[in-house]
Amino acid sequence: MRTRRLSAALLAILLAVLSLGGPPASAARSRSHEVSYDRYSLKIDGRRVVVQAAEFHYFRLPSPALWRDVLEKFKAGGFNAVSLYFDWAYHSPKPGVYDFTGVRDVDRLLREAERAGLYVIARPGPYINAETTGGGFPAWLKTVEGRGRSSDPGFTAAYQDWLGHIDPIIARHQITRGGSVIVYQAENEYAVNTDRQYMADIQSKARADGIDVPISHNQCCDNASWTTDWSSGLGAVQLPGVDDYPQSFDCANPATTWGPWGEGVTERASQGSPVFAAEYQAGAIDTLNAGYEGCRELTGPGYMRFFYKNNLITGGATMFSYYMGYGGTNWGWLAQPNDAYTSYDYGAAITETRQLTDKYDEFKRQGYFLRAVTPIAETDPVTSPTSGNPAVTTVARANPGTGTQFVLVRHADRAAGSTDAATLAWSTPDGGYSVPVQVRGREAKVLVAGYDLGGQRLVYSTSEIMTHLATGGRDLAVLYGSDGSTGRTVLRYSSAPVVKVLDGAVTSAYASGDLTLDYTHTGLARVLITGGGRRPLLLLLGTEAQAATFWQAGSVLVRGTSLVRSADVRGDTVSLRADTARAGDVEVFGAARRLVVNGQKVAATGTPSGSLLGALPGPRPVRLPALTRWRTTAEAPEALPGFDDSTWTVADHTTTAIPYAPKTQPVLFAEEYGFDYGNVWYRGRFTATGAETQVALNAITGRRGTYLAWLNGHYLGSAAGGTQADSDTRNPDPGPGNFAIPAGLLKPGERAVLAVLVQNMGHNDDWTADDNRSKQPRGLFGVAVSGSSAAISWKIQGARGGRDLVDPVRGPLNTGGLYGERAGWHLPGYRDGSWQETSTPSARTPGVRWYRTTFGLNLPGDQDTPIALRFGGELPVGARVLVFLNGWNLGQYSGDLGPQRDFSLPEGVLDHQGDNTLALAVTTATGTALGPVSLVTAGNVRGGAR
Ligand code: IPT
Repeated sequence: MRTRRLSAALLAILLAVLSLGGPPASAARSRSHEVSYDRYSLKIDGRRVVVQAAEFHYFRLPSPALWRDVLEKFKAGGFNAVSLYFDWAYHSPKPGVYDFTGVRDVDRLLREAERAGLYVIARPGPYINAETTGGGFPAWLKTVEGRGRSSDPGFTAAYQDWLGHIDPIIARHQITRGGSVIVYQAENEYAVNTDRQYMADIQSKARADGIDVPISHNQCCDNASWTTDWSSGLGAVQLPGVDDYPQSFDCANPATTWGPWGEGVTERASQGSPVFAAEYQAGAIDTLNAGYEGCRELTGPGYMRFFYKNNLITGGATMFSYYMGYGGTNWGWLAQPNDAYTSYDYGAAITETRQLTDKYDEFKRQGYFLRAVTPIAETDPVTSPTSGNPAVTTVARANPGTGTQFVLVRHADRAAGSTDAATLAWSTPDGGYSVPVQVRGREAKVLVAGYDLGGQRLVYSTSEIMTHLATGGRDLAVLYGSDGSTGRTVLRYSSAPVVKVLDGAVTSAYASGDLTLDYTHTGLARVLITGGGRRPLLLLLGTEAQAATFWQAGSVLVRGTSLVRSADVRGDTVSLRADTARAGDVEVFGAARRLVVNGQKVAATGTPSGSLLGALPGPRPVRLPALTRWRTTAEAPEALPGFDDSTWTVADHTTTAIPYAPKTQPVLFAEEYGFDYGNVWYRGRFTATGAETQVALNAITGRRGTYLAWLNGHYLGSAAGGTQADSDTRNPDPGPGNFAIPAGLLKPGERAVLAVLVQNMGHNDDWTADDNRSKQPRGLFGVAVSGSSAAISWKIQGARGGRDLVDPVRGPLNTGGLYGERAGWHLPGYRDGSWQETSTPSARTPGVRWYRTTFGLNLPGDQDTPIALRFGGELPVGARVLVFLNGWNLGQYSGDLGPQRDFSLPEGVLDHQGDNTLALAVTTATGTALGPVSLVTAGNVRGGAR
């Protein structure tokens, strides 16, 4: 008895694996599994898996409770894996100091991935790029000798310490130990350098730290040469992959851009590992400040259909990782200054505020197909059907075991916009057929022939298969085509079956074993086929849009809700966790007769389709408070000559390990004194002669940064900071600013105090793997006072405590060295009662001014209602507003940093059922009006990841 029950449990796990196509739920955690691979695909316990992964950056969503939402949305969208970068800088404020708690709890992250039923591709760098500050390198690394991304001893010691901390966490979540990590990536796009020893060292370290899953690498950006680089020789990895961003990043011209970087991942000749699209474009960086909707369009469903299906059929890829699945937020000082502003929405399938888009629908159609039609995991190129029309081309692959064919049908000219018809002479496993097809514009279809679809035999279909499943003693299949296109599906029977068209217009004919169904894709047609020597089949034939309304969770197919997170079948009851954006029908196809949604019983009746139909309520509307009561005060006392800087750090170094020569002495680089992120103040004292005429400054801020200068409390002005240093480090004049000294300001023999506030927009990446960009310092680079030869004695102050964090919960990237930040003005507990009252934030004088307000929320606990902060005004160039919610720096608003006006306030940081404190730190060189500041909803559904 006991053994029987046990094996039933094991069977249930096995079924879960088979139907979900991901790792089993965490209940089965004790079971360890084996990962292997061959030239066709990855295998888990010997079973082939097509890896369909989406990239997620936990460090861009500082609310661990929401990780579950994103991961469940990945899973529901047809992904069976998540790709995770781990950001060294995010965890390490100081050499030897690492934090993996709170928003940095990657153990929790890996548990959540496993719980959601997602495999994990773990990518701990040490270098990650990702438009994150330093490309993942902590700023303190600039002061470590030895070239980054090389086997130099100094760098090696530093990164091995990082791996020594992160690897063991990843290791204990490997599938080989009952977790869900299946692949470990060494480094990131390490193709621009040739230090093979470094690649080898990373892997030895990973192995020593307990990593036993296959190690991969993502070769950068050229689909022609990727075969050779990391597949053999010292440093070679087991699973070489290639990155490709075929649409590039011109989000300002999405309508006219079509594949400037080529056609995607192409198959390699005889390689012992699967073809792996290790980072395939699924969005874009908004380098041109066009706005992320442009990026979403650039990489929209049309692009996805064409390029992704090409990778599958032309390239033969069976491992995909899409960058990004969800982009998130560059909160705090997380952004890398050259390519990113606060929002890292990326134009991804799921928006920054976690909303699903039409890109998500396309991922779902493709992902469900990859999961359901398992012969796709093992295919070889085969002769493709000839097309009667040269404008229409075909490419084909077949599974050598089952013979199942996959035929890509597309325009021969990938840019063609016309609609063309062709007749394919298709030699299918079940005989030769003349098959009429049509291609509209940039459409690309994967048609299937010779397939055992559950208990049915699909001869071929000109509709695409979204999914099929066996439930309640019958097969269900969802097929689709573009709206208005014709479709034909041929099924084989031993005798004439009974065809009942339940919905829509479908004609059928039976002859010599073939049942031929003809129809036009419009709305959703339903055809019930019984008899003919097979179990019943319910065919659901829809448009692309109709197909996207279906959700599959385990053995249950659902339509009508905005999302289905999970389905649990017990006896005759199916329990869904689902989101609804509006009131409407819910239809459940499965073996159940009773329906429960989000814990509530739902009255449901049976339909002629054999489904259950019920009605669900939508969310209640929510009201948000107006932000009209603010308190304000000016700061920047540091600018005044009498300010007490006795606790500040003396800046008197004459040499530095940072490989940049300052223009003047002493070295004033911020990192040299342990101030790595955010604004930094300098105060320099000298004895005046009265003959001084000008202060000439140089500061490096990173792109779009500025700095402001005062002399004896008199505002001198501001200038744009330096950005990209020349690669030879001889950049002669980074961020020059010449400021005239008004006559009479300085008195002979008296002390003068020069105060400079320098922004730090984040640290450059090391994309070129040569230190030239990445070790470029921040802060003052040179100071000269004309008419004076007096020595200047300097003090520097950045974030309070520097690398010894005073606020380890919010971490190293949250605050810099503004007076208010050092004094805790951003924190909820600060008493601002003595500040002046105002109704609208507006800063009228140069310098720094703060605003604070509080607001209460009481949003429904059974709804998911993302909130954003919206700025209505126009800021002048250079003005910056740091947005602090409950002490967390959730972004920078400015007129020139990016087009962003709405700032995501993620629930968790935002208390949806309590009091919240908002603080704005405004730095301006000219005076500015922020305009109306308001709270807006960025979505509203009943449900949520609870
Ligand atoms: C690729 C990087 O690997 C990734 O980290 C990210 O920076 C991405 O680019 C752009 O968002 S590099 C590729 C564009 C050459």
